[in-house]
Amino acid sequence: MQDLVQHVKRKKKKCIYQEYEEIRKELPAGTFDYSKKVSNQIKNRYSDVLCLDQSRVRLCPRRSIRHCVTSLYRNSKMEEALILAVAQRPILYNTSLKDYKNKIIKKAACFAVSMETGTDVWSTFLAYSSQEQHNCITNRLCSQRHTVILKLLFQTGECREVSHYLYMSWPDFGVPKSASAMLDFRAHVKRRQESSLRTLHPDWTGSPGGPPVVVHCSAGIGRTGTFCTLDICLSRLEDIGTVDIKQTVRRMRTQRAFSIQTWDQYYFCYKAVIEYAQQSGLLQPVEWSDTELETDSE
Ligand code: PTR
Ligand code: PTR
Repeated sequence: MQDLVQHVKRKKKKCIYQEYEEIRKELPAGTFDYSKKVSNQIKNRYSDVLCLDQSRVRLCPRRSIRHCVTSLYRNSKMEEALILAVAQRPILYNTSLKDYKNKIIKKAACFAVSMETGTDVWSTFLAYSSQEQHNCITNRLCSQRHTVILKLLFQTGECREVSHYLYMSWPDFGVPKSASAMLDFRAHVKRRQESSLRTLHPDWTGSPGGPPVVVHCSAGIGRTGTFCTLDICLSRLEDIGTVDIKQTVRRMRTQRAFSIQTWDQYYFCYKAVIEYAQQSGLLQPVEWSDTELETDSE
């Protein structure tokens, strides 16, 4: 933990800004040929946010030409258990929604969805399900200030419960108003993921850590990238006691190009990691305060 304190103490706001600028200038670590195929272009929500060929999710292994809206994030041990599927919000009423439901949602433990109120992909998804008579039962479990938790039960083939965590007050290109609300939100998602491990079917043949969490927003880079960076950093902090935000973002960008879209989002990751370290007693409040970040380095 001392590493984090030292690392962060050396970094003032300006240094963090420069750090992000360096990351932003790096070219994408791969090609986007599949996303650019004429047959796949209709599935791209944004023509300037495409999936890297090397990390895209293959919907149909035998016909791998099919493009998908998601990229996979694997942890350093390459364990599928900790894959975060960094997904773009599917294009509504488009074939990508069907792909999304069939291949992504059914495989996932839960959602951490970061998008603002009003663009409720879920209601559209439900309309689609009932249209197709997929027998998808939903149950709105609870609504909190920032979060809506829904449960889904698929009755086609398997009965599966999916919890959907919707973080509502986070506009695109912005940051959450408070780091602690975001940390609470992540804690909810983690608990759900852990409990889903306990309820997995004994014949589960997937990753030992259980199904991956699908994280998505509109383009799957800004809010999603921020959430995933935080989750990865906090998990490392819990496991080995150190974090390296810069390397985490650089590594994520090799699998989901352009992750973390603004400097504010990058800076927010620092603030939230520090807040988490303080909350969990790893960092004494006296060792760090946000005002320190405000000061430029000499
Ligand atoms: N990019 C914004 C967001 O989703 O957060 C704004 C946006 C809102 C973009 C709605 C597209 C929207 O429409 P639709 O979901 O129908 O594509
Ligand atoms: N063409 C859009 C733009 O850059 O304006 C693509 C885009 C949209 C990029 C939303 C990021 C966005 O934010 P988020 O990844 O948080 O949905």
